[in-house]
Amino acid sequence: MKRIGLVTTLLLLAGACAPTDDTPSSSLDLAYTPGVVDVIARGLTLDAPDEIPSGWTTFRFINESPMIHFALVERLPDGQGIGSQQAEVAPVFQDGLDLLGAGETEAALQRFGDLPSWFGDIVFLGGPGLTSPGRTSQTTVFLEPGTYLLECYVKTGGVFHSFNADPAINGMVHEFRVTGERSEAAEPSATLQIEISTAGGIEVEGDLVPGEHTVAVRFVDQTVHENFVGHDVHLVRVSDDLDLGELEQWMDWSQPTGLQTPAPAQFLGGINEMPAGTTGFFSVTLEPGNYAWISEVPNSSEKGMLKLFSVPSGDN
Ligand SMILES: [Cu+2]
Repeated sequence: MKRIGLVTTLLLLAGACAPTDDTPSSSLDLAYTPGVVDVIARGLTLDAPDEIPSGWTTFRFINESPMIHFALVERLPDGQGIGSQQAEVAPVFQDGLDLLGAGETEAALQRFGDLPSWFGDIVFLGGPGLTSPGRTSQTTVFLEPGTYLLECYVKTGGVFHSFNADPAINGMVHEFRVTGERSEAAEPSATLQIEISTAGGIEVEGDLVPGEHTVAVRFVDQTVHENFVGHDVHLVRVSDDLDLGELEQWMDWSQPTGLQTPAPAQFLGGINEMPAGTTGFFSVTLEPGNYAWISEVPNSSEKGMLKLFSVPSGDN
């Protein structure tokens, strides 16, 4: 996947401008709702519960930091946790990224070969997509009991958020346990349907009208793209001056400025990669204007994984 870290100075900097714990977290309804889990990005940390029930789980991702982030959900194989992820996975990705940046592609590939064998047993289960600073996004997935991570591997200054050069400090990764107790939450009902597949790209069905939507995303298949990640779906607001070529490049972490803060556009959330045959959901409020669905893969337009659309004003 992707993993990253932060130089100590950067971390200190982020800590210095992070809101304090008693900063009001906006006007959210804090009453408990079954299956709803708040994940708060502050500075370069993901603040979330350590233990949650299994079943349909809605991650409400509140980005209080001045940087764009996401929260990929990963189910770990037995015996693994944040400690082994930080020791055996995050540094490999950071070294590989550094080598790619130095033009040493072969050495980078060799370094990626140091990933532990259990890395291939991680199951990626969606989680909130790219969410711009100050925004809240919401993503719903079904979770079985187990040990999980939330991870953000956006980059700042050439360092993955999920990597920290100081072994005493974790990167932007949070471990949590999903228990055998089931939440009472039901599967969401969708107003828009997306299918994503290697051959068909992103295909959307439903009325793109203003208002609140729940988007069902069915992963018809899954594959490993050139940058080692699977396909996913993010929603971007498209302004008149947005360079779509730049946006497409930005979505590829293996590019020097790919997935690096700041983003070239406003991201409204989405859903990270999931296994073939599974469905996850995310919620969006569409206002009249121009948007794009885009996947975090190289050459998304060629693959049908960059789809532009417009939401008309509600009066016509
Ligand atoms: Cu991040």
